[in-house]
Amino acid sequence: MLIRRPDDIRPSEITSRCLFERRREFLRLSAGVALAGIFPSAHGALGPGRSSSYSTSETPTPLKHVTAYNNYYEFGTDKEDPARTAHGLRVRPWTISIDGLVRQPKTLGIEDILKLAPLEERIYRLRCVEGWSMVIPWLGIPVSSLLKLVEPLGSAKYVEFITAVQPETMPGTRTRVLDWPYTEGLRLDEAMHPLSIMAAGLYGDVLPNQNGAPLRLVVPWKYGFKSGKSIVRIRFTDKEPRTSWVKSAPQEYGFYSNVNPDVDHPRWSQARERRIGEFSKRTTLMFNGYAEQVGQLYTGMDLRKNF
Ligand SMILES: Nc1nc2c(c(=O)[nH]1)N[C@H]1C(S)=C(S)[C@@H](COP(=O)(O)O)O[C@H]1N2
Ligand SMILES: [Mo]
Repeated sequence: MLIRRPDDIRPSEITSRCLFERRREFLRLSAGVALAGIFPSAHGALGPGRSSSYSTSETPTPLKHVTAYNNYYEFGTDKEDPARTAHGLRVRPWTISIDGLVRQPKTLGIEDILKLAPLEERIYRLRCVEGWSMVIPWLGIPVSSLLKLVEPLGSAKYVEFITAVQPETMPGTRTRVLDWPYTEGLRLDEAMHPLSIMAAGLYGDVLPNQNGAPLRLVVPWKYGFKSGKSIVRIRFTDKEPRTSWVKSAPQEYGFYSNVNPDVDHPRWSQARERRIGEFSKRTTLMFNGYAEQVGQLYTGMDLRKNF
């Protein structure tokens, strides 16, 4: 058998090697999750386990839908585009800079970020503003574990999440469908809420590129577009950040974008949703079913005006 020099290695092999390395690292990091018995028995040969108290007991959407029906406009605007084109995304080396109104700005490598807190499984509903939903078993760490590191100043009231732009690997960023980079934002207390996570995996494995590898935000009580993929920078500010969707269509999208069946999108109702893989529609729940956990964040706020 021929022994090939490294420069004979085809790019496709490099990609699969990189995935192999990432998967090995990931399994090492998530070993604690398995031992703690957090994996539900539904998807893993790890025996009966306990779900995080933040998880829903609803049946997760099949993996094939979670990874083949995506919104990731950097890779195209059709639902099937990201699964087809996101394999080229470069996810190593990867750093996230955390700066703005903080005492200790930092740039951290993804390997170190994944060690900040034990990876935890969270089975969350995801409701897209377009009227469909899924149930996804994420693996991640609380956003708070990342934000605490930099010692936010008292003047910091909001956090902006800035996502990757790789024109060579992201065909969509060579068009002007959105003003790149895709940015999102949360109020600081929303970002610090225990339901807010940075996901590094799903279905017990590393995050597929089309779902926002290597690290993406997940805020389950807000419309899906608030959960930015492939985060590269987090910035603390004293003013409400202008987010990509608010810039692109301010009459249709607001900063808060909490899931709310009573506030319709100007072009369609938000009262119901189609769970991907199911036939009939179901009722959309206030705060996507997380009202008990997050309702108090909005006491005294007019949720019709602050949509
Ligand atoms: N960078 C980036 N993040 C993004 C998007 C995007 O186009 N670019 N789409 C958002 C939308 S509209 C939704 S519904 C979710 C979809 O996440 P999923 O494909 O993992 O289900 O990602 C969000 N995050
Ligand atoms: Mo969405």
